[in-house]
Amino acid sequence: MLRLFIGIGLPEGVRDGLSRCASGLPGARWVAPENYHLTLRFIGEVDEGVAEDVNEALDLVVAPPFTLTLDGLGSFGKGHKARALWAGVAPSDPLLHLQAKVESALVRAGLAPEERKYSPHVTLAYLGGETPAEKLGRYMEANGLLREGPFPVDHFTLYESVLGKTGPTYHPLQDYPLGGWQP
Ligand code: 3AM
Repeated sequence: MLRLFIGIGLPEGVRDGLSRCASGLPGARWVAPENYHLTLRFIGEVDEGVAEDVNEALDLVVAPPFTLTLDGLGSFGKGHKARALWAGVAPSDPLLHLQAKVESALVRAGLAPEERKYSPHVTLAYLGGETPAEKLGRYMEANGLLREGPFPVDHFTLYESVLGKTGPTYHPLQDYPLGGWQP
């Protein structure tokens, strides 16, 4: 079985910029900079036959390249209930267009449609409940002006997520170019 997701990798300069925010928050499990990514769609565990169907469907996705800007910080859950800290993505119609194309390609490949609304973000840290709300508030204030980019997005990627003792690592399996149909 393969645990898969589809995402957009970030240029080294952007990863470096984000990693400068990755300290000063007690209880945070920081994502390693090489693992920073913007998820387009989580797939989960599938067998190799389904993975090949997914690959073939993604090969047929046609969407234009675009630029993205990361802007500000947010969290899933608030205060002491915060579970993930993330960098936000400045509103981008081309990103939503690509995400919709990827979603319909996966449904064509036989996967169940995603029920949850797409919420673009780059996870910076997971919080296990030990971070005091006041420290999180201060961290957000100190780092809330985070801005990276604009940077070009000319492909998206199928990743394998390998669960390990120190957290998941993400391995690119296949890149799919943006910018028109290529034989
Ligand atoms: O983009 P981020 O880092 O927020 O949390 C996982 C990570 O999200 C998420 O998929 C991305 C790559 O692993 N993920 C993990 N398990 C998930 C699940 N069961 C999930 N998303 C939805 N459902």
